[in-house]
Amino acid sequence: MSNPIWFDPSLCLVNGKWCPGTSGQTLPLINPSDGVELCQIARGTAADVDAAVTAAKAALQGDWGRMTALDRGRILTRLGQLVLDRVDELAMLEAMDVGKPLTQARADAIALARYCEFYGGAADKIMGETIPYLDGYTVYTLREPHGVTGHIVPWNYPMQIIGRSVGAALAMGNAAVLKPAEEACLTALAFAHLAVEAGLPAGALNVVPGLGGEAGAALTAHPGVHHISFTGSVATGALVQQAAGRNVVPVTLELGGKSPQLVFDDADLDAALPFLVNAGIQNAGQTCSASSRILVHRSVYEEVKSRMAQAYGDLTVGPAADDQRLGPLISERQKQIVTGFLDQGADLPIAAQGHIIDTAPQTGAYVRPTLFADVPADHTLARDEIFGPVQVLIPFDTEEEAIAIANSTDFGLVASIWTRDGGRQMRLAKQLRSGQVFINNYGAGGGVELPFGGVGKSGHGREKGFEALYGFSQLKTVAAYHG
Ligand code: TXE
Repeated sequence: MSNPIWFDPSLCLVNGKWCPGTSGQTLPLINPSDGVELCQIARGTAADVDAAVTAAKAALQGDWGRMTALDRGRILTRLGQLVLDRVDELAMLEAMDVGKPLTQARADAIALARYCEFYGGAADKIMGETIPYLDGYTVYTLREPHGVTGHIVPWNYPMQIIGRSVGAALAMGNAAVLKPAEEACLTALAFAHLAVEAGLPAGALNVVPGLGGEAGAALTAHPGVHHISFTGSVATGALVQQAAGRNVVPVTLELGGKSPQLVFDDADLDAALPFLVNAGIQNAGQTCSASSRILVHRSVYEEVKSRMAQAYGDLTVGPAADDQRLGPLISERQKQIVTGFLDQGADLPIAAQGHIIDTAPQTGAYVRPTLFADVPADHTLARDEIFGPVQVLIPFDTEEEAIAIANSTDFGLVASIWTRDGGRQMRLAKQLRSGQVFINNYGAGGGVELPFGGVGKSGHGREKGFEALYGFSQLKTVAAYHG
């Protein structure tokens, strides 16, 4: 196969130009399917971030800042089409870089295109309002961009997270500086190439790859940045918020979760089953909204356990290009984290495990998907985000107990309720402490249109849908006295 990396991956995009990092240093990008180096990427530094912020500021004062919302939307729509035209190439890059099975990587590329289309169409539909006020006044509000926005993106869904965050920021007329994860940069760079091709003016989007503690920390601390959106771990999210706080800059934090599915005795188990399993193992469990806790009414617990166990028995894990149900984890480091959690569950019953295919290279970051049964609600495996293909089954007896267990972690990103009882659906939708609640489904297909974000340690602020456009803008009140 010819090399699918069709651009120089060792460069940064600053002010519309592809350039090496000022330090001249690079970092290896590893293919997690076999542990082999794919290429070198730039090790951006504070100096590169500073140049990117300066370029973004200049773009706001130049063509980009003067562009109408309609024209911004047209560029994003064009970008969406370019993404669609290259879906297979983008999927291959993501598969190599993240270890994502090709089918899932392809779905992510299509989602990226959809974000561009959605925000392209929405760009000229964000409006202020007029406010009835005192006699002699006319009062109205303007929705304006923050200015320079910083975007720190993790490695698990680079395309989707870039789409929802950079797409919304550009639609509102901000100028963006993107710091992709050091483990997965290729689709961020490919996206930036396509953005240039779509006609995005110089400086409207800048990309500086590099280490979190260097380029990432420099971006969050930069006084020229007016808004930061971050997706990643709780610990790093707290650092980002502290850094932003020193400059009194708003942040959107999406920090993952421990999302439950609640299965009641009247649930349609045939409908529920694929969601119960898939929501836990998709992207090898490295999903912020992964459903890692399955709470089941005791009267159907054994049935759910045995049916999930059967499904787990069919799960296969292999290299991304083989397109099994699961690929490897992102890195050997992530494998150590997940294996550590599995060790902490050594005393718990394992209901079932999936299988790593024989041809998977020993040097890849593979783990067997594992379903634990009868897990106490206060066990580490039932409370902490594992970020691997590990689910726990927890029995409950009453609705009140189910709610108490569901709400008992520090997180609150997504929850789902499986029941035919309409009253229970409505009660739980209100009582579950969660940014999204799904009734008789999980994730609703990941809708670009659906506001998304957490409560508690899952973070704050909302991305996706129109809500993201409000987050990437600020409101100005204009009060005119005319007598
Ligand atoms: O995350 P980090 P890591 C969780 C998941 C996983 C754990 C560790 O539980 O096991 O985090 O993953 C950048 N200033 N999630 O270490 O450190 C970094 O370069 C500014 C959940 O990869 O949060 C990368 O671009 N930026 C999550 C991004 O932050 C910094 C997705 C994420 O890295 C920085 C990923 C700093 N000081 C991990 N340090 C989700 N919510 O989906 C690092 N970064």
